[in-house]
Amino acid sequence: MFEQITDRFDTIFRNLRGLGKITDSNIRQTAREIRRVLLDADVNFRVARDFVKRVSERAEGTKVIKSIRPGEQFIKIIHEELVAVLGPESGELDLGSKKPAVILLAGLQGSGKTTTAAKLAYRLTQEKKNVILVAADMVRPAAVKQLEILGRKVGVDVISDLASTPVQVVKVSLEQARREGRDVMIIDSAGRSHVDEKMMAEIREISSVSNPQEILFVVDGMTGQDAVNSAQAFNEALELTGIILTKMDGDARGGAAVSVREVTGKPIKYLGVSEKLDGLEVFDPHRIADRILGKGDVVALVEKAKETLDVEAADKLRKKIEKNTFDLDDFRDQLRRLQKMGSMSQLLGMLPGVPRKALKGIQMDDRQLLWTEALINSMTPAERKQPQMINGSRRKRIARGAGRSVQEVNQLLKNFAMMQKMMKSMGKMKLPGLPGNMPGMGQFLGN
Ligand SMILES: Nc1nc2c(ncn2[C@@H]2O[C@H](COP(=O)(O)OP(=O)(O)OP(=O)(O)O)[C@@H](O)[C@H]2O)c(=O)[nH]1
Ligand SMILES: [Mg+2]
Repeated sequence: MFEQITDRFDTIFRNLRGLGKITDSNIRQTAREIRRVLLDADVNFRVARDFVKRVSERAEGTKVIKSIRPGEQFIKIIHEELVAVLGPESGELDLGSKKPAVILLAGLQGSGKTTTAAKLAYRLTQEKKNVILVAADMVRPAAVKQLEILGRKVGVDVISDLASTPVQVVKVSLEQARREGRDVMIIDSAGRSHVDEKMMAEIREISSVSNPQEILFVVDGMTGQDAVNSAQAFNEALELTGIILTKMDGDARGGAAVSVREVTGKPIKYLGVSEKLDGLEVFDPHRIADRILGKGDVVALVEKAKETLDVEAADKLRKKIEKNTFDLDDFRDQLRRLQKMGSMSQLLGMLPGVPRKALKGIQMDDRQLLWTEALINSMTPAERKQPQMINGSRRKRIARGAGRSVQEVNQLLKNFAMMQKMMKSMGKMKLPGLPGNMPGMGQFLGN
């Protein structure tokens, strides 16, 4: 899902990340690229246009903010706007207080209504709801059979009556559901086209006799632009309460997901992600935005860094690096800062350019941070200022004090010396911005 769109956003972000400054020209260029990606992913052109406009305006407004890396600020804006387009609310049904709560599923032929009805029923029974399914699709006898089979699979009763009409079956079912004290009644309707007036009148009548708590439009996410158009038409004919995008496990390009809410004003509630009956995901705009924008979650990293990075401290640090007076005390400060930012493995996962795959085999031991700090704590202030004075017997004492091995002390000092050397050369370069987390830290800890 969303692979194509994700890959292309990745390229855009790679370019943005390097930006030292946001200018009109790079805003324009990025805007153009985003627009192209969205249109290629089959996002509705109006939605794409408005999206790009909002992102550009906000990027424009950040031209003056200097506190964090501008490229990342830009990425953060894109992320937030995407969440806004997709959301803001996350899925889940509103079952109200009436019993039974009626859920009516409607949509085009073959969009996945019957499958989704069973998936919903399954989901609700997991939540200990007493559910009943209604087959209101008499157009094809096989459709009733299909629902019956699925109902049996998920252990939910199905009401059907091939000799009756859909409206009649729904009426009778509602009475039965009431009598039986069911919590939820899910109506599976026949597929219909929004231009078929007779069929549209029928679904309106089904709706008016059953007074549904939720009227959900089930639409095939793979159809992109068409999904958006039909959702709009159904939304005008019926009072939809939400949308379910199915077949998102296929090569859905994401256009429907990005546009459908903006165009209809109705929330996406679920995504169908497999043919199996547990293949229904609650729609969460944040998660989907993350997935679309993909890769290392730069945004979260920026947020976390911003929370913990106190500007003054960072400035002091920069001066130290420039003057080459960075000692083990400063190093300990940085360690503490890292700990505040969260676990090492989590942080690594958020770094751009670190492929998830590469992280899979690695067991980052977050305790390493604590051990390293313990070692530094075990040193005297003089030792921290001048590590070169730490001889063999001091090493033993430090190790003992921290409850770690002498080898670890050795390793720490060796790495620190290396880091100092590296900083010396960095200091000569005159660092422009604020150092977020210390460069070379990974190397320090990862042994
Ligand atoms: N991969 C995948 N297939 C799905 C999903 N949802 C439904 N399908 C498949 O899509 C086909 C049509 O699904 P149905 O549930 O029969 O669709 P329908 O809307 O009830 O169709 P009609 O009643 O004929 O209008 C079936 O082969 C389903 O297995 C999904 O989320 N992912
Ligand atoms: Mg069906």
